[in-house]
Parts: sequence; C-alpha cells; structure tokens
Amino acid sequence: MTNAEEKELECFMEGLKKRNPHQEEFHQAVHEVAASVMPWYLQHEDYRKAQILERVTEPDRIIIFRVTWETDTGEIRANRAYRVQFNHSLGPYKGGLRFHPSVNQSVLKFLGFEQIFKNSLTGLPMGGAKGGSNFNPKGKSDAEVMRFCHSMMTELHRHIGEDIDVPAGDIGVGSREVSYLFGQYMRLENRWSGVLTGKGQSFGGSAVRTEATGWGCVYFCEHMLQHHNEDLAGKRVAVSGSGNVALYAAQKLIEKGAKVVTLSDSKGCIHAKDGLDQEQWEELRVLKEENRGRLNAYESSGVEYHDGAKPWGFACDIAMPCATQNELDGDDAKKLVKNGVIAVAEGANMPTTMEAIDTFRSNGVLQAPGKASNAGGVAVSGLEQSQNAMRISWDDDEVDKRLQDIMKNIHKRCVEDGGDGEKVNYIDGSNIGGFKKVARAMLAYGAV
Ligand code: NDP
Ligand code: 2IT
Repeated sequence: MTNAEEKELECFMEGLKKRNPHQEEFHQAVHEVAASVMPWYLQHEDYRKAQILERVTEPDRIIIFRVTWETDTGEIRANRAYRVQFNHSLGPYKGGLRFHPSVNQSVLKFLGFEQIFKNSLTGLPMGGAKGGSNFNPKGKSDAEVMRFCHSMMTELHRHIGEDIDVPAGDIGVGSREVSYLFGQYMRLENRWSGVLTGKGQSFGGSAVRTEATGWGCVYFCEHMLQHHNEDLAGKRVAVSGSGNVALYAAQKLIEKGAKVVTLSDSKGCIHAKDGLDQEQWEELRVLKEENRGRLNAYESSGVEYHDGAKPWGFACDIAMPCATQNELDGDDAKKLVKNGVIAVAEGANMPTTMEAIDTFRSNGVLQAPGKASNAGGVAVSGLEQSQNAMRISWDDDEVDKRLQDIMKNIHKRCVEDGGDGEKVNYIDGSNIGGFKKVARAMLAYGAV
C-alpha cells in the first residue's frame, strides 16, 4: 500500500470507529476488508463518488428485541435478540443465527459484514445478514430451548421471508434449534416456505448441509495446497472446536488421508499424535452431536486430554481453526510457525487476530480466510433455497458435486484477485473478489 492509500484507510477507519464506538470485532472485520480493497477503490472515482465503502459498512437495518421465556421450574427469563440485515444488493438477506452468551451488536455486525462478501463469493444470489441472542443453550433442557426458540420466532417472523431474509444456524444453533424456529414460523404464518435453511432432510432440508461447512473448508484447503505444489495426504492438521464445522472438517480430512491431531472445546483440547481414526471420529461425533457431551469425557488409546489447552501448541503442518473469532492470537501464530506450519484454513469466522495474520504473512504461511474457506455452509444453504423453491430435492452426490464446484470457483476467484506474488494472498483475493461484485450492484442501483 502506498502512503496515500494508508492515509485514506486511516481516515476512513477513524470515521467508522467514531460512528460505531466500542465495537472492536466490527472494526477488525471492516479494517481487513478496507485494507484489501483501498487501492482498487481509490482508482475507481465512480465508486468513490458513490461512497460505496461508507455505504457498505452501514447495515441496512438492525432489529433488536426482547425474548421472554419460561424455565422448566417456572421462572421467567428475558434475553436480547438481534437480526442485522446488512446488505441485500445481491439477493435476499442470508446468514446464520448464533446463540452464545458473548453475542452482542459488535459480534453480529462483524459476522453480518463478513457474510456480504462470503455470499458474493459463492456466486449465488444472496445478501448478507446475521442474527442471534445472548441466550446460552448449554445446560438447558430441550423444552427450555424450544420455548426460547418459539418466543424468539414470535417476533422474528415479521422480519423474515423466503424472498426477504433467510436465517440458518451458527454457534449454538443446529438442526434442533432450526426445527423449533421453523415450526413456530409455520404456525404463525400458516404456510410452508423455505424461510430457514439447515432444516431436517425430511421437511425440506438439503442433503449435505450438515457436512457442508467442514467439507467445503477441506476442499478449499486442498485447492490452496495443490496450487502451491503441496497436498493434504499425510499432513498433520490441528483442528480447533468440536462442533458442526470442526467435526465434519475432521471427517473429510481423515477421508483424504490427513492426520487430525487435535480437536478442542472452550475447556480444553484432545491430542492424538498419530491422528484420529474413523472409529474414533464416529465416537466423538456421537459424544458431541447426539449426547451433547464434553471432550474431557472422551477416552481412547493414543488420545490425551489437555485441560485448558488450545490446539496451537502441538506440532502440525496445517492449522484449521473451526471454533470462534480471535481464537488464534499472535503468540499462537508464533508457536505454529516455530513448529513448521505451512498453511492455515479458517473454518470459523475471523478466528485469527490481526497480529497472527501479520506473523503468518511475514513467514510465508498460506492463509485461507473464513469468508472464502468456510463459504461451503452458506453455499449449500443457497442450494437448499433453490430446492425449496423448485419443490425438489437433490441427492448427496448431486449436492456434494455442486459444493465442490463452488469451492473450486471461490479458489479461482481468490487467485484472480490475490495471485500476483509467488504465494497467493487469499485475504486480498477474497476481499477484492467479494467486494467488487457487491460494489457493482450498488453503483447500478443509484443512491438507494
Ligand atoms: P457449534 O456451536 O457447533 O460449535 C462451536 C465450537 O466452538 C464448540 O466446540 C465450542 O466449544 C467452540 N467455541 C465456541 N465459542 C468458543 C469460545 N468463545 N472459546 C472457545 N471455544 C469456543 O458451532 P459451529 O461449528 O457451527 O461454528 C463454529 C464456527 O464456524 C463459528 O465461527 C461459526 O460462525 C463458523 N461457521 C459456521 C457455519 C455453519 O454452517 N455452522 C458456516 C460458516 C462458518 P464449547 O462447546 O465448549 O462452547
Ligand atoms: O457463517 C456462516 O456462513 C453460517 N453460519 C451459515 C449461514 C447460512 O445461512 O447457512
């Protein structure tokens, strides 16, 4: 970046921070995109005059509401819920719902903002949105989660629709929650529509949606390695998280002959020096997905539990953060580099801090940013919308083939827009590739 470009970026960020005080996660996500696109933006006077960067960083609207519900023992609880409808230039708003105590406006604005460019990269007609609540589903009974979801939808249903805004899952929201939300939507509207994705397969859900984010991340990682004359087979991969994305990333990695050496949760990490085998993976899937258990309950030969540890201190060739934002910081990046890591593929959204990104970049580590490498989930959500609209359902092979094609095309787009050097800059590639399409649409609409 030239000095003049740096100055413009600084000036732009100063204004953004003033307009959005105390929203660190949102500042971080915007800074990353703005730094990538600034040189292109400054060369295009028409986009500048139309204030595209200023407009695309301001959400179309944010809906904030109270969700009141009753515990099993008859106590009343109230949580705060949100839907950030960020930008619908490319299609109806689309993005997940997160239930986690850390949910606040800054987190959902960063996620909604990322979603705009991620959805653009998929090539499908989807705008960007995100929502959720500070409700903590951990330790709640099914009945309590149902009452919370029904109460949340009692407000949310007014703001969504198959051609308006189509929510889905994210942290703390899986098929159980999507089903409760969908049931209440149907009761209130008295009609069936594909208003949520990630539904059960017997009532309109797509094949491969459960697997899509994790599998897509592995497909992207494979393209990235092959483009740089490397391969997945035999590589040791440190995966973080043990939820939807982490589990299915691990499944595909094992299938492709890589060694999954770690999985984690918010309390600790399991380490398998020689990699997990398929049987162990299935035991872990049942523990996490069916029994909602914790990793410290898992015992198997060759697998050790490390209380309070993160995966990044263990020797590996590839890091695949699949848990949450900023889970891999500068010190973690230094440890990974010291241990010889060659690539990072993000399954989570913005899991790597700015300091860690700098460390990877200056050490020549390949880095696939979430908005490119985790786009497989929302891409199959887009395919679920298409199937619902057509009243048909594709089988596993058909959806998987389309998912593989989409991930290949996203990789190609990243190379086109970030591929000048010896190693592709996937962060610039995904930001510029995703941004240009949205910017073109916004310019075409005029001052709306
Ligand atoms: P899940 O709720 O299924 O799993 C989340 C996992 O991350 C759990 O293992 C959880 O551990 C861990 N985790 C969550 N918060 C923290 C935290 N603050 N510190 C440490 N560990 C944490 O969520 P998903 O797998 O669906 O989502 C994981 C990531 O992938 C998120 O960043 C999400 O935005 C992103 N993503 C998800 C997609 C999807 O289709 N589901 C699509 C694209 C991206 P614990 O159980 O202990 O809390
Ligand atoms: O971050 C994401 O892309 C998701 N949580 C999936 C969103 C979706 O609409 O499937």
